Amino acid sequence: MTELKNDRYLRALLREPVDMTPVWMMRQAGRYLPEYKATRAQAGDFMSLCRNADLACEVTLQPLRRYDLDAAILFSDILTIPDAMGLGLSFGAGEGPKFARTIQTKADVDNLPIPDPEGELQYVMNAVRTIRRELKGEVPLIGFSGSPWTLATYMVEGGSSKAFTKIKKMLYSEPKVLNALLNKLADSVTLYLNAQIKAGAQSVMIFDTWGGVLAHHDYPQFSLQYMHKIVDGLIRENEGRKVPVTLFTKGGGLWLEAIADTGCDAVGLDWTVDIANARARVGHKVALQGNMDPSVLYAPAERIEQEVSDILAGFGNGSGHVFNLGHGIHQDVPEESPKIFVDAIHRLSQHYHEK
Ligand code: 1CP
Repeated sequence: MTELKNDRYLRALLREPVDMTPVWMMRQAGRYLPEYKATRAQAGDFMSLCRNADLACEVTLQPLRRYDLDAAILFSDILTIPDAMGLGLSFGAGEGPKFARTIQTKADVDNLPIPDPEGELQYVMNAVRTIRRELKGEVPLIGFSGSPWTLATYMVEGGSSKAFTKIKKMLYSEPKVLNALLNKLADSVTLYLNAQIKAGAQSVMIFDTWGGVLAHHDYPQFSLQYMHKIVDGLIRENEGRKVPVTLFTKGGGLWLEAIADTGCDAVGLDWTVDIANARARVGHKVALQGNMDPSVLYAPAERIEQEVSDILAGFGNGSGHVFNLGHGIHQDVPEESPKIFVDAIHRLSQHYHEK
């Protein structure tokens, strides 16, 4: 395997010294880039793009050609697992995800298979292998999955949701059915992420996009417990290097201590959290990733640079911070804004890392 030319993202996740703060952007490949739209049109629909290793590799690399990013993220989706379980995923034009079949009963859960990562999901592993080869050691590759809770919301609701009434009804009326589903998903995610690591992912991240909709006493039982189980089952070292694990719960600021206690290496923060406060609470245990409001990328250059500067100052001196947006980049941000953002992080962070 080629030696990594830029490992500051991996080093920062392990709180090892770096020369400047690394940065990548959630959803960095996507519709805000005209070249993404062109490749997607070539593929047909979104899932065809995910299933084509060469095109998935191409869109993974597109943002790296424009911006000085310190990591690449696999181009895929969190909904590949429920799709491989047989729920029939589709994306209508301009719409969110939809499942042909949903999970309602204990029998539905019992009938769900645990997908073989080198079987039904082999197209994801092929994309990982292709991207890793084409990256040529420039920057590390991040693999990812959805959290069991977040995947379950789509499987029970049948798609995106605002109020999460179906899954909450299941949580309060049939908690055992939901726990059985979450256990099956935790096993599936563990196998899936370990296969991504074996295929070449150098760090992995779990997106718990909807953990923040849970009541404070339900989050540990219905989301965190299952992410903890996954962390316990992951391969933590490969190719002679540690494979850092990042957990991101959107709206998870209440539970940072509990998230850090799972044994993960890093905790992702959304923009509602003050990073100085987060570091004081959990910075002795984990690295932090985040956390600029993605909407700041609509602002003029000076305002973007001010926000970057404030977040860097909030984290303070030393390693243990991976800069990112607090959630995915919006589709209509000006093309030049990400460059202003990324370059400001590299330029303004250097004096926080002097020996
Ligand atoms: O081209 C298109 O129209 C499809 C849009 C799109 C893209 C670009 C979807 C559909 N998924 C993706 C790629 C994707 N999804 C990536 C890789 C790209 C990158 O980061 O550079 C990743 C990491 C995801 C993860 C994902 N998918 C999450 C977790 C992260 C988050 O944003 O919170 C979630 C919740 C999804 C579900 C999903 N897939 C696609 C959409 C539009 C959605 C969100 C639907 C909803 O709001 O419920």
